[in-house]
Amino acid sequence: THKFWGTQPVPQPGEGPPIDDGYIEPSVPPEEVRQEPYPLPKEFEWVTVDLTNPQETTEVYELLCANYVEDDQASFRFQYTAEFLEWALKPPGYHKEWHVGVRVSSNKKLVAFISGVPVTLRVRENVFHASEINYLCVHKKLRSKRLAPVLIKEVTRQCHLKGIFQAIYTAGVVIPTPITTCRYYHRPLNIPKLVDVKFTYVQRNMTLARMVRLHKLQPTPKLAAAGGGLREMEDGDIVAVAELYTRYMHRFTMAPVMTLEEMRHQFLSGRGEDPGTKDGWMGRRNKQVVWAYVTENPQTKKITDFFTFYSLPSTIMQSTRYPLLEAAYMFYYATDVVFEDGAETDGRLKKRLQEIVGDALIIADQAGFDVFNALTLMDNCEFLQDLKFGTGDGLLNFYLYNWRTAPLAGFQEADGVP
Ligand code: YNC
Ligand code: MG
Repeated sequence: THKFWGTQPVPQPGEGPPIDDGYIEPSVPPEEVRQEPYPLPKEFEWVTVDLTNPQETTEVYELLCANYVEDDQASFRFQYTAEFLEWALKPPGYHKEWHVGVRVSSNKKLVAFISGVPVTLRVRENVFHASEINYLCVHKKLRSKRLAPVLIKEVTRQCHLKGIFQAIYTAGVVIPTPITTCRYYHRPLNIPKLVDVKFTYVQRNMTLARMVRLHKLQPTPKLAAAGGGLREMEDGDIVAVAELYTRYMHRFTMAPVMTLEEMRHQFLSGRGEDPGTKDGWMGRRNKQVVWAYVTENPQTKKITDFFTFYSLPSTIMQSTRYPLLEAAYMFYYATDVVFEDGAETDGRLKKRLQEIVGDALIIADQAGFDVFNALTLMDNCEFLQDLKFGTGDGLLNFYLYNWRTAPLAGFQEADGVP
C-alpha cells in the first residue's frame, strides 16, 4: 500500500482500464488553490532556486551529483552537468517557481530539489498543457523521512497556482500507476573501457579483441558522403524540422506537441559555446549537451530526416582509472519515408532508421562517447537489434498525474513518449 500515492489523483491499483480518457480531479481557479507552502520539518525552509544564477545552478548540480539516481548495483550515478540543467530546466515559458528547493535553515545548505517545466502533451486524441516533473532528489542523509511527498505536494501546488493540473513524469520505481514501461538498450562504443568499469562483460566463448571487432564503427557517417546530405542542424532548418517532427509524432499514442520556439530550444540550444573551437563538424563543442543533425537532399534542398541525441555522463563510483562514463542518449528523430505508402510494410522505414541512427552512432563514437543508449519507445525497436544495441537491465516507468488513459503499448512495441 502507498500511504502517499493512495491519496493522489492517479489511477489506483485494481481500478481496471478507464472507459474514457480525462482528468481525475477537476481544475480549480487560482484563488481556490492553497496559498501557503506545505509545512516542512522546522530545521528546513522552502526556496525558489534561481537557475539564472550560476552559483545556484552549481548547487543543484552538486546535490544531484552526490545524491541522484544510481543503478541497482550502485556502480553508476547520473551526473547531470550544469549546462544540461540550464537547458532542461529553462525551456520557453518556464516558471522559476517550479524550481523548488529545500535548504537547511541554519546554514542554507541545499538538501532537496524537485522541478517542473511546461509541456504540451497529446495523449491519444486529447491535447493539454501539463508540467514535466523531474530531478526529485533528497540528500542521502535525509532519506525515508517522508520528505519526498512534501516536495511533490509543493511542486503540485506551484503548478496549480499557474493553472496547470496535469503532469508527466518517469521513474525507475513502480508506483500507482504506470501508463507504459520502457527498457534501456545500450550500444557499446568504447569496449575496453566499458569492460574495465564493469558496465559490460566479455561473454563466454568471446574475447575482448573479438568483441571490439564486432562493434567497430566506420570513421565517417555514411550519409555524409556525396548525395547523403548529412550536416549539423541549423537555425534555418527549424521550420522544416518542426513539420517533420509534428507529422512523424502522429505515429505514436502519446507525444509532446512543440512550437517552433520549443523545438529551437530542444534541438539548437544547449549546444555549447564557441563553435569555432570545434574539432571538425563531428567534433564536440565545449560543453555540448544536444547534438542535432539533418539530411538535406542535395538536389531539392528538402530536409528529409533529422536526428538528435544528448550527452548525459554518469559517475563511475568504483573506478579510480575512469571517473566518468560518457553516455549519449537517443532523443527525437523523424524521417519522411513513413509518409510514403507501404514504407513500413516493405521495410523502408527500418532501413532508413538504421541509416540515420547508424550515423548517430558514428558521430557519437568519433566524439568520444563510451556508450549510446536508447529506450524501447517511438520506433526504436526497428533499429536496436541490427545496430547491435544490447538489452539493459534498467526499466523506466512513465506516469501521468491527474489524467486517466488506458495503458499505452508497452515495451517491445513502437510507441512515442518524451
Ligand atoms: C519517485 N521517484 O513511493 P508511498 S524520478 C514518485 N517518484 O510514497 P520518502 C516516489 N514517488 O509509496 P525517500 C519516488 N520515490 O508511501 C519514492 N517515492 O505512497 C514515494 N533518490 O517518501 C514512495 N530521484 O521521503 C513513497 O522517500 C514516498 O527519502 C516515500 O525520497 C525519495 O524525478 C527520493 O531516484 C526519490 O533522492 C527523493 O530516494 C530519494 O527515499 C532520492 O520517505 C535518488 O515517496 C534520486 C531519485 C527520483 C527520480 C523523478 C520524477 C519524480 C516524480 C514525482 C511525482 C510527480 C507528480 C506530479 C506533480 C505535479 C502535479 C501537477 C500538476
Ligand atoms: Mg525523506
